[in-house]
Amino acid sequence: LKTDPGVDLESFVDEVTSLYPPKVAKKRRAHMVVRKDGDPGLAQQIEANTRTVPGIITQRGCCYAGCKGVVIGPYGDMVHIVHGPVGCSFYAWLTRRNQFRARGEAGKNYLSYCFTTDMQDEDIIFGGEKKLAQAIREAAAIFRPEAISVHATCPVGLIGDDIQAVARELSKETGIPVMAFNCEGYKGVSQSAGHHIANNKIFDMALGTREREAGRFSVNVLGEYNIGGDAYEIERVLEKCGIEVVATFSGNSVYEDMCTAHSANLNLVMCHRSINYLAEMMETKFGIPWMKVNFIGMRSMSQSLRKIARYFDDAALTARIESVIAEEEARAETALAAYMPGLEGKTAMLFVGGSRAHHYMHLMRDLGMEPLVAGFEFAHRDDYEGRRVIPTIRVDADSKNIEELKVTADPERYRPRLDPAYREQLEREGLLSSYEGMWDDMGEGTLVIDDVSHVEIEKLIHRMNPDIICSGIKDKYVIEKFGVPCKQLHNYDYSGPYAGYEGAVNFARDVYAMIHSPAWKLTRSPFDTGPTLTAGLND
Ligand code: CFM
Ligand code: HCA
Repeated sequence: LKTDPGVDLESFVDEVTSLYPPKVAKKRRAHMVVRKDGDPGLAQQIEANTRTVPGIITQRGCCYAGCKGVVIGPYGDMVHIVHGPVGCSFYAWLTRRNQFRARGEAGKNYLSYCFTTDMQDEDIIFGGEKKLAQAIREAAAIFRPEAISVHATCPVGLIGDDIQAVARELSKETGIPVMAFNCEGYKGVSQSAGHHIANNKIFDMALGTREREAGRFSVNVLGEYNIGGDAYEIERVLEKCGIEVVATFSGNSVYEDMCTAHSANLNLVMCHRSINYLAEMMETKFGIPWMKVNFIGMRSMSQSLRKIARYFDDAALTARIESVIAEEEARAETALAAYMPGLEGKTAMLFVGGSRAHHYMHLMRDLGMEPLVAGFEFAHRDDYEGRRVIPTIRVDADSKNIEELKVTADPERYRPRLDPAYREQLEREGLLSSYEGMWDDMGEGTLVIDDVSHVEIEKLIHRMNPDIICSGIKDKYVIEKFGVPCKQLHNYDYSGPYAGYEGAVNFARDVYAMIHSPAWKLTRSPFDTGPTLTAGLND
């Protein structure tokens, strides 16, 4: 680390946690780790994926957000029905920036619609199954989508509507597959439980149900949701290299992709947090190995392409990949030259989701920027410490809410994708079934904070004065009122793509403009002159 954060981090952590009552302070302390150099990630542990203490302002979402909003919602030719009161659907309507281009002559695209059963008092009292059945019937008749998904929100779980039975019945009646997700918001501790529920149903109901011919160098991109068009840039580069993308889960995807993805020869895992379940299950059943990649950042993109080349082990493919890397890097470097001098040495903090806080560090380092503090909202320990050190990743705190699928190899369809000895060698090299986690990229003098709260961010700003904070909508304007620019890494502040080579240039341009805007010097925080609101407890 070139920049001294100017703060003794251990005492800083004590100071932050001392703001809380003693029991809460003890809990929060376990979510903060001052990284020590030379620790290969074996000794230091972080508490993650536990319930947020009520009263603390968190950035997290709910199980329904993780299932409907994140993993299933992006399928464009499906109708996604939210079974619950209207607000659950309305407030999640087009809030995530998963982009989609309709395919084929039919060109089905229902993403801009907002479908809900709009449950009322009488449905809560007498049950909402009939209303749900009618909603599915109407959606099938009016739109003829490729498939229909049903997402239960909190009250549905409380009153016990059997949405699975309704889905089975209506699948038969309409001839359209209906996938029902018991992703009631209260399940688990964050959106993470919803990812798991979505993965299980895709695997159980759709994957492997249709066939497709895929070439030798065929891949799926798992955990890439096409936010701000990222998947378009990734597909551009992969196709240029001669790599066939069978399916992306779930950016720019259609239902058919979900059904035929088992025909690819390799799974590339972008967001490990949201999709590791599917990667594991696909390997067990269909024998498709998975590899962690990061397409955010120029050098990460090149490194990931080289990993793919190593896997396929083909001289012509490798040569082609190398020439694409040389051409794309040269072009991006030329474009970046204008921004680099204004970005070098700038300090950053990243508090995002379950993978971006890690992925974007690589892009920042390409630009000479320095991440001082980072953390996820809802990731699990393996996303921080690495999978190698935590073999028991499936024992999630949230798994008690999730039906574990029994997955067995499918001898009918299984064909070894790789010679077993070569597979083992690649695993030993850390190329397959392995994820390093954020740890390895946070060296001495950095601080890792899981599920950061507003008050903790406020302290960080006052003590470390970063040049930029990367976060989401829940704290963007709190941060900016302190005079610090906040780059949203969920929706890119409506810009993008930020993935790959062209994305790196877009990101540098946007961040440069933010950091060098004169506006921040003129900002006076209303909180700096005293509390804007006071509250007290009556005896
Ligand atoms: Fe994976 Fe995501 Fe993320 Fe995520 Fe999300 Fe997202 Fe995110 Mo927002 S799947 S964990 S649940 S990369 S919606 S596209 S930006 S929090 S870091
Ligand atoms: C979600 C979706 C979200 C929210 C973004 C944010 C997204 O968690 O339900 O908090 O700014 O990326 O749209 O993560």
